[in-house]
Amino acid sequence: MDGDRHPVKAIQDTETLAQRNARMAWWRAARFGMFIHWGLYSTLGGIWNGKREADHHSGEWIMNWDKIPVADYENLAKRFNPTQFNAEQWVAMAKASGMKYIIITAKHHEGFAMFDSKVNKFNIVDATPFKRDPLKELAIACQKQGIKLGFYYSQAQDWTFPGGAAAHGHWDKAQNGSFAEYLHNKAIPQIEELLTNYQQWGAPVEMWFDTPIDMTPQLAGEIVKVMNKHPNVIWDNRLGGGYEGDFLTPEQIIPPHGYPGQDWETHMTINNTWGYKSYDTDFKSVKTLLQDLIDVVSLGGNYMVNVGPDPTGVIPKQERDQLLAIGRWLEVNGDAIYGTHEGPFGHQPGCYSATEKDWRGDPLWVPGWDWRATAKPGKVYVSIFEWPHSEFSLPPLQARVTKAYMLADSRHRSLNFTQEQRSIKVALPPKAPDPIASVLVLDTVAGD
Ligand code: JFZ
Repeated sequence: MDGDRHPVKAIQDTETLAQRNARMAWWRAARFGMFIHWGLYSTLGGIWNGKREADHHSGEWIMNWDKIPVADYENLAKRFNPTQFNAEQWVAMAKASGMKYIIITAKHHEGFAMFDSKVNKFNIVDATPFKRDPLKELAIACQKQGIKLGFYYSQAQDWTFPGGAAAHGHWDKAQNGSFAEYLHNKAIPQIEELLTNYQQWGAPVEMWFDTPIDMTPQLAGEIVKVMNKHPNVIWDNRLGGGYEGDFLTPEQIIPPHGYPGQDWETHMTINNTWGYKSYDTDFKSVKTLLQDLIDVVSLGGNYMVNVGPDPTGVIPKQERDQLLAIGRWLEVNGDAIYGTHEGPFGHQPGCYSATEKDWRGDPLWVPGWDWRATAKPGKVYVSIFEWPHSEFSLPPLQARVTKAYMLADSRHRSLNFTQEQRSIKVALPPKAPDPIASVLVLDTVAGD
């Protein structure tokens, strides 16, 4: 990273590789996290003035889509009373789903602080009948249950504070003002609050910035000065001003080749929205979510799945059910995920068949592989999605395989295999241990 371009050097510009590896260690081992989008927009559930937002409009953007006047939007706080919120339960649910960290929206583009802020009154403690600080309650619960907690903070967009940036431009006179003053009077002091007020409970371990509209190197540098006082806090690549942060953030996609040599995290909605929409029931299947997790980790990334709690403070049941099913798989097969990195076989994309046609007569898409591999020293984990009808064979491996077994077999009974120059062949059991992904483990030693 070229620190000379920045008026203020960031931790990434000055640390050694060993320091960086130490700083990123927990994040790289975690591999699976929970994103939570929760704010005043959740009270609307995607409906304003009786009109439903379009399916491709995300719930947390409703103020911007519908150009809701600032005063009307601020009024929503008066009826935000999520009495069903239970931090212990949320964290327990994330943990039972096999997630190792949680990133929650401390302030989204709407400008509403979901925490006790002395800087600005438009926050959950001062402006709602609820009067509690969910971030504090989550920090306490996370510390107790051994889950890491980080905060999403919309540093640039703020649709209710004068001068805050707004995608597609301002729509209310109340939004007029200076962007620099907004940063000095709200964003930067609130980021400082977030970085200091929860430290006694070990939070935050990460800051997740977003949509750096209007952010200049100078202004971003002022935020970096604050971050530099907390050098162990990891941050994403969306601060702006030319800062690259600690990890890349492919959104809603799995990059086909990952980003070799870089840290990255795919974040994904569980239906089609980040913030709660009462009528969006288009939930991804357990199969999709689990195979996506394995796919991401096989490419060397982290996977963060979003949930959108409702205005009463409840994470929708289907979201919970899907994630808990992944947790049950990880209970058995977690060794294939946690602390692993990309597999040794490289990536082979799928292709359109030259001969096979689909029902329309178009070339049929043939997936490259029906399995994905992850690895750590001495182990290769092959998660098999399609149980083969005949012999299972893998590309060649430099390392020498000493044993092959199914992870789901608690006795780790050896499977017959052959390793040759051109391939490894394994005699799998006749039936797949898991209907979605069955993990074959290869124990390895350095080859000659
Ligand atoms: C942003 C937010 O605007 C959105 O509300 C949500 O919080 C999401 C996680 O992040 O949306 C983006 C940001 C970046 C891209 C797409 C949507 N992008 O780079 O493609």
